[in-house]
Amino acid sequence: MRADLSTCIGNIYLPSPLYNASGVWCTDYTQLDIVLNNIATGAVVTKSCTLKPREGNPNPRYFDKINKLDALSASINSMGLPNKGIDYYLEVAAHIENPKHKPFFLSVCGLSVEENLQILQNVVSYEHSNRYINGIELNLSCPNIIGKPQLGYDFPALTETLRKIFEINALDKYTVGIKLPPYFEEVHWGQATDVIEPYAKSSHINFLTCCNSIGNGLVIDYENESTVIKPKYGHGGIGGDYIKPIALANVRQFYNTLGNKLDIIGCGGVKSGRDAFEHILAGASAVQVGTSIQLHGPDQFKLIFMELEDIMTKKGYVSLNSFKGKLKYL
Ligand code: RRO
Repeated sequence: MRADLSTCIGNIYLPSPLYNASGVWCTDYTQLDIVLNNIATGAVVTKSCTLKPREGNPNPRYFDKINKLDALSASINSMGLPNKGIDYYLEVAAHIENPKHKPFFLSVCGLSVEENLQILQNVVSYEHSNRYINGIELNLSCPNIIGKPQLGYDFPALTETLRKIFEINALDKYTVGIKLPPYFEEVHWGQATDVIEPYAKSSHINFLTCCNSIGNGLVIDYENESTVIKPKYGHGGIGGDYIKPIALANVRQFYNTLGNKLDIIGCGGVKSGRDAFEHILAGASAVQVGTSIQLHGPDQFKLIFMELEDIMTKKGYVSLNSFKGKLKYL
């Protein structure tokens, strides 16, 4: 019997647990269409959007293949939120070809609380938008905006932002989640959980995406003795192989504390079926793929899907739920 790889995020059904990480293959209609209609994906999420279109930071602002000698696949970016603005993504969601009726997630990243509120107002007042937009991922963890620290690291500001956002009653019609930054300390996981838990209990927050890139890394071009990206003196968000253990730890921590109230989406270092398997074993209900898709293109989804299916068959798992969260401790 073939393993069943379908899953759910909140009440939303996904035929596959795999889709893109926000930022990768999701800035315009063509890219979103390619990911949504890829045979191996279960959903698509847009590039994080602002109220108005943005050009983003100066180039070069993305670099991968960081360490060819170590065969590590990794990336650094300081894109600076280039996107086409909320109204564009609302139009795409309403008109995109979606014969398999896969869920469409909108990623939102206003540069202030007020901007987030305005974007969400545009979403809820766009005619029938809850028919085309199934989920909203609130990106509270962008590391690359000069002068704007990551909200997910500022717990009082996070508390205040969530309070204001969930005063928008019409958000109840959407499956809403938060994209968190990576945390590295027990005390920070505890503080983040305390802020999020009331909204998980009241079903306002239905998923957590763990996690965004590791902010403000520095990659050096040894030959040229220079930085590899231009913005912020070469500092940027790190993705790919380097982030996998950190992402797994964040998936696991939030699965342990909040996993009975919401779904966890794993994001970080997934380039193979085995990586996806590990994220699900740690507690993820679905898995986003970033650097690997940027490096190899969307055909990589099928490879990861087939490897995951193969692993499940070999291990005798018939569904994702048969091993989700069942990590053993020594
Ligand atoms: O656009 C970006 O620079 C960016 C964003 Br919004 C984000 O959330 N994470 C990231 O690594 N880059």
